[in-house]
Amino acid sequence: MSSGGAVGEGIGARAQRKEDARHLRGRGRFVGDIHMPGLREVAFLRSPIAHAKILSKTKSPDHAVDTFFSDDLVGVAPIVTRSSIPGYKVSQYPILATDKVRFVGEPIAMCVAKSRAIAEDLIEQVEIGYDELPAVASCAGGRRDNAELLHPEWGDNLFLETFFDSGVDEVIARAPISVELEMSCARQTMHPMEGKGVLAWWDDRADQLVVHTSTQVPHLIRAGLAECLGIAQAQIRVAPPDVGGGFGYKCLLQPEEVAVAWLAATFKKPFRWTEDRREHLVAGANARQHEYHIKAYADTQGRLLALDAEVSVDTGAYSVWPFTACLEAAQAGGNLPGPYRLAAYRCRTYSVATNKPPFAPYRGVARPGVCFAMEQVIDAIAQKVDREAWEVRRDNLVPASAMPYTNITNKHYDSGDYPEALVAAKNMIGLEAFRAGPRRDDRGRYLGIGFASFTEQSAHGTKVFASWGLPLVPGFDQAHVKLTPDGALEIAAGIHTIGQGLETTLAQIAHEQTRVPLKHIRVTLGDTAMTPFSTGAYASRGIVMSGGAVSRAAEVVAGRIKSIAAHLLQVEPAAVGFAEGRIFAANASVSYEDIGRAWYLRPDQLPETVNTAGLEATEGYKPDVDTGVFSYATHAVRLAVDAETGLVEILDYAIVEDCGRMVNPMIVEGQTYGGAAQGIGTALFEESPYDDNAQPLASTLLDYILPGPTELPSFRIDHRETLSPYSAHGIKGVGEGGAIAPPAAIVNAINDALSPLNAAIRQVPASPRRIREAIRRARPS
Ligand code: MCN
Ligand code: SMO
Repeated sequence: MSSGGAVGEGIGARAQRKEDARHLRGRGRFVGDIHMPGLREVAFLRSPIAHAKILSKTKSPDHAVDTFFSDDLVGVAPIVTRSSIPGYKVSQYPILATDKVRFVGEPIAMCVAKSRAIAEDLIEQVEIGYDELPAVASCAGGRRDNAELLHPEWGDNLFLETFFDSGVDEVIARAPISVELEMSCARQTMHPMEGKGVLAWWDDRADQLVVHTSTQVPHLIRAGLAECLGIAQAQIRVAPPDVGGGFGYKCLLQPEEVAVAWLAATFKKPFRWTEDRREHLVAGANARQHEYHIKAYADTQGRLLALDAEVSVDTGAYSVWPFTACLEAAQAGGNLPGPYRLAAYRCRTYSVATNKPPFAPYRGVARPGVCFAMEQVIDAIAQKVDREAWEVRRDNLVPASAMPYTNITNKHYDSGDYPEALVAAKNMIGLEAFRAGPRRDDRGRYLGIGFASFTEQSAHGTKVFASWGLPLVPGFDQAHVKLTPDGALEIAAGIHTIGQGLETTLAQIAHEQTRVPLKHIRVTLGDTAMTPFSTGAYASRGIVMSGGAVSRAAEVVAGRIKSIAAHLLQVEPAAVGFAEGRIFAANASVSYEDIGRAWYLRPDQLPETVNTAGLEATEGYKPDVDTGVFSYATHAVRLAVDAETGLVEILDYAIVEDCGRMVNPMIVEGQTYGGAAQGIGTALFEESPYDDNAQPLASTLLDYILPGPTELPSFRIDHRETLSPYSAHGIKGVGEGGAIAPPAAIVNAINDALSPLNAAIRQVPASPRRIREAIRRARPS
């Protein structure tokens, strides 16, 4: 296993995570841990009905002052997520429902009290009169001619419809081979360990609203709160404490967040809401539910000629802020061709409004669905031309000789050897030996191997965000680096730490430039009052963007350190170097403290030749290309399927991945394992079904199955390190990749196992019931 030439504590080192020192001792501080005098807790009354007119709202006379309806929220605007994409329709997402509810769980009223339990009791005393409307419970239901309209002013239930056609008809007409597949992924919830939480208070001294919210995007949340509350951004400080996982869910500006901020700004007291697990399950934003209808055309060897696809996404009732309801479908259309060469492509996408909670990007953003669909297409083609699936995959992958490669949807693949990673994964999983062995194990279970290859676009550039038409999401990052008077280094960056390890890896990058020991580097993230602007921690952009900014700022500071050291050592700056925690020229050296002291405390002794700009710098960063940088991987899985029970057991799981230069290989592995665990949840377990009235059927963790250690295999991982030509240090993002491939690899392996029965499953989760049904369908009647 290559581990990136670990040098000391810099880029490539398996440095221990700085943040773990507090988390392992239980000294982290999350929204729920904050104590404040006079703090009042908030509970929400949520709609029990998916679609209804509200006829009446009645407060309990005893608790009227502690109960709030939409009319009480004077001056508050609904959440409106704008996009300049042609044809996109805007929804008005009320903070508290006005005259209609559009999903089960939509907030209608809030109550405040000394404790959450009392606030929940007050909620019980509020009465709402409903006039139930027909509910839209599926994409097909939403697109029916006479469908009930969620937003009647639209004239239909489509947030957006897109169409792309490079011209496929001619290619299709002469293609010798075709396959046609319908596939779907279930609706899911996202389950960060810590639910969403927000505590807001008014800082009288600063005359400022302070919002401690569990978020991935503090600077964006400030803009959103300012918009909804009508308060200037400078009068809002978003100061997220520790965040116990985000996974995309905590990018959203939630109505509850606006409501709690409004309470604090209005009453000048502290208020808090923390989401409980049931609220997350039935009222929190959803993810993953895609439906695919794909016709693929190939030559007799299985070389792809054309794809003709239709993708529908069940996007729920309102657009999430800041990404809209349409990011998933748009991303699905753009990413479907995956890591393959493809000359002809047609794709229609539909983002359908339904009476369900809003739909949000979740680790992998559309790509788990896209990979699931595309990789099944590759396997189906291989079956049709009677070749091994990995061979057909290899022949279709963009080869290293074609890099950099711009594909049919204008994705610019920067570097890497995709076929090599596939072949390595095939060897790791032992395909040849497996094919030479029995198809069933000694318990009679069917055995199979499946592959999935993908690219992970990370660190999308400013032009990508501009092309998505999102006015409040710029896509660049800044960081500040400062040497203190006693020779330590402080990093301040607006990106936030959500568990992914940036406190450590940003410090490693600063160490790479300055050689200040890691233990003397302090990292402050996220607080809008203390850090420069960041677009936020999502889209696996953190280490490329914020890391790039830290690298530049640290490089500037390193130059100034050298300039002062040169003066102290009486040499030219070019003769100065860093080593062993000191600054050297020939045999003489000074310490970082000497530098700090010289600059801050004895400036009178420094000559004009020393750079006078100080020992701190703020730098911004965006990579040299705007489409981002592309990591890639192949996952390979070997598993057993019990045809009687439908149970799947994963026997071996191998990953070959390449995220460019690894800043910290241990963290890259942790990221990949964590993502893959979530991907296995998507593949085998997690599902949030709704009935025909759009009632959620999974409201506890007994109905919604999350994988735990007993459901997960020991992942085996091998790294490649192809540097990106476009990013600082050649780094590419990795935070989502692990979650992208498991549904595809696992379903391909199940279908390989079931091939003797002629059965195939086309849905995830591949639950025992679905597998038994697939086998039953395949039986000749
Ligand atoms: N890394 C590295 N070398 C690389 C690439 C990444 O050492 N070549 C490290 C980074 O330094 C960072 C981590 O891997 O510590 C993830 O980096 P990156 O890929 O830049 O992702 P972000 O910092 O932007 O984090 C967001 C990303 C996303 S989009 C989701 S979703 C996700 C993820 O990270 N959510 C997470 N990983 C998560 N991990 C945890 N524990 N919790 C979440 O909510
Ligand atoms: S879903 Mo990750 O926050 O892009």
